[in-house]
Amino acid sequence: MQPYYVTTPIYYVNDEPHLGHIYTTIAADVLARHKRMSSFDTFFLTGVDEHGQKVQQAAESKGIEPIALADSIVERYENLWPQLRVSNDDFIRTSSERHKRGVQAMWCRLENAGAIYKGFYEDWYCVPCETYWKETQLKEAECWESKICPDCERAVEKVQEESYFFRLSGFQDRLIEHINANPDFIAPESRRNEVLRFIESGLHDLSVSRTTFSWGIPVPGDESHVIYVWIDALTNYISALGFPEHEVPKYWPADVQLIGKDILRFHAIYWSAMLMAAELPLPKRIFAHGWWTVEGEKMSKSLGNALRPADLLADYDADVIRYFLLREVPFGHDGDFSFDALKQRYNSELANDIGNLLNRSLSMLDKYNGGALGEQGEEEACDRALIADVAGMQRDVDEMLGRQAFHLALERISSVVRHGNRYVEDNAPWALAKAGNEVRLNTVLYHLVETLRLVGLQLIPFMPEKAGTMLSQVMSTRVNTSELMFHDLGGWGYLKPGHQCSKPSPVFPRME
Ligand code: ME8
Repeated sequence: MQPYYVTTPIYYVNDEPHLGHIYTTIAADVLARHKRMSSFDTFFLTGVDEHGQKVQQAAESKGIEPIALADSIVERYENLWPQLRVSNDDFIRTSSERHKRGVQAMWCRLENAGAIYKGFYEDWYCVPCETYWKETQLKEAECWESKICPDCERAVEKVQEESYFFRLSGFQDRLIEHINANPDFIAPESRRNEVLRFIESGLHDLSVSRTTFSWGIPVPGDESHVIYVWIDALTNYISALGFPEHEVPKYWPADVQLIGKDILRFHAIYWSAMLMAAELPLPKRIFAHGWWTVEGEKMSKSLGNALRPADLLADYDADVIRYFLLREVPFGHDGDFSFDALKQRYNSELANDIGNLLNRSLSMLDKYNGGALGEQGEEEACDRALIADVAGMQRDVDEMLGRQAFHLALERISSVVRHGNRYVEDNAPWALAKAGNEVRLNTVLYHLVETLRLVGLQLIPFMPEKAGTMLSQVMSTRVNTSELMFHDLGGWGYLKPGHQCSKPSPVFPRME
């Protein structure tokens, strides 16, 4: 089986999970489920980023040890993912022994390659972003007077200490070459151009160790230094796969690494240069998605408006949240979360379109034929058009998810559902029943049921439970969506005359 590896960022444990964290992870889950169903040997990794000054400070402010803070947040994440039907294959903690081994091995690789040297760092640092800034960069970004971080606009602090450096500047040309030679490497395109411009403006060597705090992984052979948290964190993508025991781990290079646009520079530049120095292949693709606001406002601790997944889950089914997040905003664009928009999309696309097609089709089948598919007659042009549309959907969804266009894939599925509803109106099964045209009635109902079955199958990666319930009604047997492959239920024509469907029960009742 062909391998497929998808990752999310590993999330800081200084705070609880919120809407932004679940967004990336749900997106990765849809890709993982779709690939598993397409018979790929899939590995889906998520986890947490436990080290660094930011986490140490958060723990200090609570008067607890960093590991105690980490443990409590890890528990939240580990409870949350199953509730959101996230099917990660592994969960990496950066405090784990396997990860520490991986990071120290990565350090030694960089050192042996001559990419690390000792020096003295005398510039600025943003703790919330765990980012170094040079005076010149602060000046260019007009942040020098206020001494704020150009990315997050919070205060930067002066750092003066002995430090190891990574020769990032030496990778400038190779990075540009790689990005130019691999047009799919960084997506979306606007972000790719942004990265290229940043590299072209000149890369500086990167400070990669700290001596003024201790919550991190010690530098091998010089324990007074801890490894810079980004070098530590980025290595998770291979430490989880067994690096260094596995020299080039199975599943590496990743097929796609999903991240938010906030951390693109770290991935596209630092991570790529680290891998180049360590002579490991680069990921095939890094996708930086956009930023969510909530009801028009930036989520922030000070505003106290971060949307907590537990609150969302108290009112909405996980599948509805999954659907909304991926349907509402083109992946890569910024978006706004509002409860009105969620309800509107739910009612129009899930309750009205899909729910209606399912209910009316199975109700008519039940009413006119006791729920059983009958012998069909000759196919007409409108039947062939529906079959072709369904086949087109299967191909298109695969292609669209291949480029992480979740919203287009869902729109493509919706377009078949709308086609199905039009087909009902055009063929008016109730009139066929009244006229006693049994053969045509059977044909129409058969086409509706097969459409629903194949739509349900395509919806599984997005809404595993709801799509499973849809399919269970069509198949009249419980469908286990986590083990189902696309080919198990075949293409058009899998259901045979005599197949019995269940009576419909609403999968998407209207929301008031
Ligand atoms: O950056 N909208 O962790 P983090 C969309 N530990 N996505 C959002 C978001 C928002 N408003 N807020 C957060 C870190 N995210 C590092 C990563 S990886 C080797 C280390 C998502 O807890 C998005 O995926 O700050 C973003 O990149 C990530 O959470 C940042 O999570």
